[in-house]
Amino acid sequence: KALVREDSLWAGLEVVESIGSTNSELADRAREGVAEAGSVLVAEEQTAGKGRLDRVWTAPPRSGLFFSVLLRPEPPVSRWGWLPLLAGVAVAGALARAAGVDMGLKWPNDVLTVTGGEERKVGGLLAERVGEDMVVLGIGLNVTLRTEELPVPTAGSLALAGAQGVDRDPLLRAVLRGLEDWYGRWTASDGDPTGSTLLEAYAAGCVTLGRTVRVELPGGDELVGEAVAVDGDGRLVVASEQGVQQPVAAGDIVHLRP
Ligand code: BT5
Repeated sequence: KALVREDSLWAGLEVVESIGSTNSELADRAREGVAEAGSVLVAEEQTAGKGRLDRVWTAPPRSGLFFSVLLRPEPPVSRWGWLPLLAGVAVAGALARAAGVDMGLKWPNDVLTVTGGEERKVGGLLAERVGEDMVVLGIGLNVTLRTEELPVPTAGSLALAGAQGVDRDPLLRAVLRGLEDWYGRWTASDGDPTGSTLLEAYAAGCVTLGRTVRVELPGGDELVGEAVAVDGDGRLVVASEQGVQQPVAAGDIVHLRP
């Protein structure tokens, strides 16, 4: 059985044994004109997996899913901040169904397992613009990682959250189906999630909203306040104690209080 339906958004799916970064490779191919929108590149191992900024994504070979999809989004660029968020909705939904584990989304790009009130990062999303009109969306998920294999103390895996015998292959299909579904809805609303099921699904799964947070901004500045909303462009709206609302487009969040 084909891994991807013929009528699906995903034009082609390639699995490679080992690669530096699926995001970098797919972006290179897109720039060279040898990859089209809908391409999916999966690696059994990444030797130079990337996070945001100059951070790394590390995981033992075959311990999870490491893949990227190439998209040519139709909605205006200003809305593209929603891409990692909608990917999070798709991933969390697929993982919750496949593994029976409670999932949470930490704005902007972390997928967490929530077990006994403890949150651990099991997935990371990385959206990178390629040229004028394309985006490579990378997804890394920890599936079978054991405690002694965790790259950082805050990491977790589906197995550690209690999921038994989760196969990566059906998981990948489920994530791709979910991604196609939510990407379709987002496209249909021209990228405006306001009032759509996407915004509702994101708000329902997001563990950042409603919390007091410290935002570490890319320039080094910090902001403390309550995370009150995510806006139409995917920005986290943080309200200060004085009630001033500030939309944040990029940054790292530390959850301070429930
Ligand atoms: C991310 O960045 O979380 C985005 C990760 C995206 C990875 C995928 S894998 C397929 C595709 N190809 C790539 O090269 N990348 C994408 P960020 O929010 O910056 O978080 C990075 C931080 O997460 C690191 O600094 C570590 O603290 C932590 N980390 C690294 N590896 C991890 C892992 N396996 N599990 C949990 N946390 C990890």
